[in-house]
Formats: sequence, C-alpha cells, structure tokens
Amino acid sequence: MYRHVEFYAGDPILSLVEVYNRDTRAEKVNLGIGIYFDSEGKMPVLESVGRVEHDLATSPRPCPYLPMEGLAAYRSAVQNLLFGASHPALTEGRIATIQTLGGSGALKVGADFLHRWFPEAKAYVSDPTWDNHKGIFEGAGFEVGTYPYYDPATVGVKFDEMTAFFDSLPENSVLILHPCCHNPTGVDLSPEQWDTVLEIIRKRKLIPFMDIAYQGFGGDLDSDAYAIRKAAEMGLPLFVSNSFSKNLSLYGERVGGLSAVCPSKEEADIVFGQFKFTVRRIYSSPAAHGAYVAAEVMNTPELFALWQSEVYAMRDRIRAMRQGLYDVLAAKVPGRNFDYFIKQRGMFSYTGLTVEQVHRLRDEFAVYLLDSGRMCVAGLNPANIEYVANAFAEVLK
Ligand code: PLP
Ligand code: TYF
Repeated sequence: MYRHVEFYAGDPILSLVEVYNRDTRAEKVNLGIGIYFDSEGKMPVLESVGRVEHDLATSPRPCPYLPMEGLAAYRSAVQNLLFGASHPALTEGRIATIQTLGGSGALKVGADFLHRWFPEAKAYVSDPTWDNHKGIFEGAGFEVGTYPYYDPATVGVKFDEMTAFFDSLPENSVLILHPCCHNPTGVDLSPEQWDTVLEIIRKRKLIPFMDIAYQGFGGDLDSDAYAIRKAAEMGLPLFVSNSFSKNLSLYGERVGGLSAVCPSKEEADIVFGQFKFTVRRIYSSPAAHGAYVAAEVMNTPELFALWQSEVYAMRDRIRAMRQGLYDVLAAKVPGRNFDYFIKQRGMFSYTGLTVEQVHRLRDEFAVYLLDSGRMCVAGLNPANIEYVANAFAEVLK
C-alpha cells in the first residue's frame, strides 16, 4: 500500500536533539537547536508571561474558536511591535496582519499566497539560511534559488555580490531576508547596507519577505526592526513573518504573525481576505491561549516594560557568553582571530569549525553543534563555558 511512499530521514536539527538526549555523558552541552536557555541551562518562563498565565489559571474561561485571522488584540500588538505604533502604513490601515502558527506558519501562509497570485515568481533565500525557508517555499510550489550572503573569508557579508545578484532579478522575485540576527550565521547587514538593498528592491520591483524570529536579541526591539520600518516607509510591497517563540519563550504555543504592507487600504483588505481564505483551507483558525498571553503582555504597559527588560537580559546574557568564549579562545589559540564571536548578533554563531571538528567536539567532548558549524550561543552558561572553550581550543589546535 505505502511502498511507493518516500522515507523521511527527519530534520537534521531536531534529530540532533534526539542524539543529544540519548547521550549519557554528564558533561554534555547542547549548542545545536535554536532555543534560548538561561544561565542555569533551563528554558526560562518569563515573569511577564508567568503573571498573565497565573491570572488566566485563576479565572478559567471558555475557549471559543478564534476567527481565521486570529485575535484582534494580538494582531494589533504584532503591528505595533514590528512597525512602531505611529507608522503611517499602520495608521492608514495599509497593513494586513494575521495571527499564525509560529513564524513557520506565517512563512507558509505568505508563501502560499504569493505562489497563488504570482505563479511565475521564483523565491530566493540567503546562502546559507534556516533550512526550512527552502522547505516551506518549495512546499508552497516555489522554485527556490539562493543569493550570495555569507563570506567565510571575511566572516562578513558578500555585499557586492549580493547586491549585484539582486540587481539582475526579474520583477516580483521574492527575497527571503533576515532583518536581524541572521540564522545560521549571526552576520547582519548594517542600516546603510539595508538602505542600498532596499533601493535595489524598489528599482527592480522585487518582493521583500522579511522573516524576524529574534527581535530584541540583536540591538534592541526598535533597531532590530530597522529594515522592516524602512521598507514600509519606502512603500515597498513588504511581507513580514514574525515569531514570539524565542523572545517570549513560548515555543510550543506557536505564536507568530504574517503582515503584508500594501499600497492602499483597499488592497490591504483584499490581501487580508486572501490570507483568511488560505488559513481556512489549511487549519481554519489559530490557537487561542498563547495569543491571549502575548497580547496581554504587549498591550499592558507595565507588562510590556517588564517583558522588554527580560528580552534585553536574554540579549545581554548571550553577549556575555560571546565575550567569555572569545576571552578563553584568544588566550588559548594565539594567531587566530576570534573577533567574529563578539561581532555576530543574536543567538547564533557560525564558528568556522569544519565538519570534522564539529564531530570531534561531539564524539570526544559531548559538545553538540550543527554540522555546518552553527552554534547556539544561548546554550552556553557559566557552568559550561570554560569546558566548551577548552574543547574548542583542543579541536582547533
Ligand atoms: N524563521 C527563522 C529564521 C527561525 O530561526 C525560526 C525558528 O527557529 C523560525 C522562522 C520559526 O519560528 P517558529 O518556531 O515560531 O515557527
Ligand atoms: O534551531 C533552529 O534553527 C530551528 C528550531 O518547530 C526550531 O530549526 C525547532 C522546531 C520548530 C521550529 C524551529
């Protein structure tokens, strides 16, 4: 019956977690999956979130279906956070936003919409990118290509190659972009570089699709949205997928959003309707609980202030771990430049380790990184950083 069905070998990142979980060595360290762990190596329950959860638990209420587009209070919170509450595109009603099943769900609904209405368009992801960008866009029917991005020689961006590539693309090509905290490299564009890229996008009439999963982990909540706000200001046909999985530490609640900035309110209403149509035919409506929690945190000024301080504490802890790793490596492996550990932003670092070195870390030291050399810096903490740094130094010798 099912002999013709292809075997699925699993997702490399999620499979690595399983291998890690089975590892019985006490010293094991998980730097593979992109999850924020606190200084004790635990997934945090944010206090801002905990307060709302407590209130909800002490006054249980019915759980009706949300509408296809999700909770209104949540959708407006997403808009305010991404665009800033007074952004003209927002006040003019030109942004269509729906609540989605995480950032992944936003990518899926956005990709389905774009492929349906721009069937000739190809999509392009950065080289490298989060693997599921390709998976989700291919799943929606797109042919997916890559654009030049990471330059191992400089541990920076191949900026000239990238912009030349963008400048060669046909109208309506969809560019999947990371506005901050690039996954997997940690290498971001500067505001000036964004200005140049967005100008090419305008000139070539491309469709920017910005995927933001780490807002607040790079610079701050506003500066991390620089490219989004600038693109909206320029009147570009911008798509944004956003995720609260990391910055609210609400992974399993699947809290995300999809926004499209449109030329007019009339077009925004049409796009909004199509988003609902797309949702209806996949899962009908999103989940309620996480959206209530996120909306309460975002829309209650004291809770928002508390949440902001908690996001910045996570950001600062990651930065401190970068510095800590740098300090040990600079001392132990002279003659090699480790500046990139400090310069990269967000949860991830492309370490420059080869696949052989990554495997040695795993086999000899029980330190888990992705084969690409991507490390989740948020897996480091005061109890393991010395051990990890020494292991890195050992395999780099
Ligand atoms: N986009 C990027 C760049 C990510 O790194 C991730 C998660 O790791 C996602 C999207 C997916 O977010 P979510 O877990 O909310 O579906
Ligand atoms: O570590 C990463 O890059 C992600 C994490 O449903 C992830 O792949 C894991 C599960 C999921 C979404 C993202």
